[in-house]
Amino acid sequence: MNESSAARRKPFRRLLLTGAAGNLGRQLRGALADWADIVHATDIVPPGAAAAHEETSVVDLADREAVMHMVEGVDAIVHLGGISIDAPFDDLLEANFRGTYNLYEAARKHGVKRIVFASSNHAIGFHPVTEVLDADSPHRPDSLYGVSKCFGESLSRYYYDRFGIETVCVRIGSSFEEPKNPRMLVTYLSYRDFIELVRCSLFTNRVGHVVVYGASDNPVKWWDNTKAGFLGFRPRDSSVQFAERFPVTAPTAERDDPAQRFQGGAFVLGEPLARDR
Ligand code: NAI
Ligand code: 15L
Repeated sequence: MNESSAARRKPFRRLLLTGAAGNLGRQLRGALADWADIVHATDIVPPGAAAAHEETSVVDLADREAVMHMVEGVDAIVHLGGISIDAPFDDLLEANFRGTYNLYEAARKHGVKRIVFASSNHAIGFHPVTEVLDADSPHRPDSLYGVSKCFGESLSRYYYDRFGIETVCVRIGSSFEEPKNPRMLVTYLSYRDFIELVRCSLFTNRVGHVVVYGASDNPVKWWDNTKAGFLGFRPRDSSVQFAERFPVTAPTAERDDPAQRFQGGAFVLGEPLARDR
């Protein structure tokens, strides 16, 4: 390789992005252009036109053979695909449980070294809002969706301990354009901070198996990332600029409403669509 081609080389040759048609997948695709020669952007629905550095595919993560084929030759995976709210068990079983298993099994077969797994705050959503959690706080899922994320975290732990595949489990708070309610003043993760957290998760030299919370530098904090400090994630944004939009600034433990008392908000009542979105 001559000097100019070495200078042009990107850190990864081939990255796989699942959930590429979704809210966060669409945000991330631009950034991935600088990080890999080829980004394979996949989803169960068409992920849109492929950019110059992209390949796209429509694949159901529950389709083991298709996933096995898709993972061949991949250096690292950003796994955002799956059902992203509470749903009937049979739906979660296919997309989140079977889909995540298929991906890890394909990663093992094809020697993928690292996966960034989009976990969720709903893996710990039944902890009260008065607690500050860290990476070692026990799972307390607030929904079957949350249980599916606990499964992904445990599965990835097993694939690290048994096969050495590294995973960063990113327990994402609420990553949207803006907070949509008082709870999201605490759980807000700006798109810019989300992209930075994925960058840290992909580029830190050795990560082993680690849990990191995905929140911006918001005034009220439920999550302590000290144990994942080696990732070097420093959020640059904050929900503070949105605070005056909401009459109450954050949920508190005194309220009768379980959606106020627990970190998972309305997910603890099985109402994510009605109240959180
Ligand atoms: P989203 O729902 O917009 O995107 C998820 C994508 O996965 C969709 O495009 C969907 O078509 C695809 N998908 C669903 N079932 C699939 C299957 N069987 N096979 C292949 N693809 C499938 O969700 P969003 O906001 O982009 O979130 C991305 C990931 O981050 C999800 O795993 C979600 O659980 C997680 N997360 C997101 C949070 C947020 O605030 N945006 C908070 C916590 C976790
Ligand atoms: C999630 O896990 C969901 O994917 C997202 O849609 C939001 O509901 C988010 O959690 C949240 O807790 O705000």
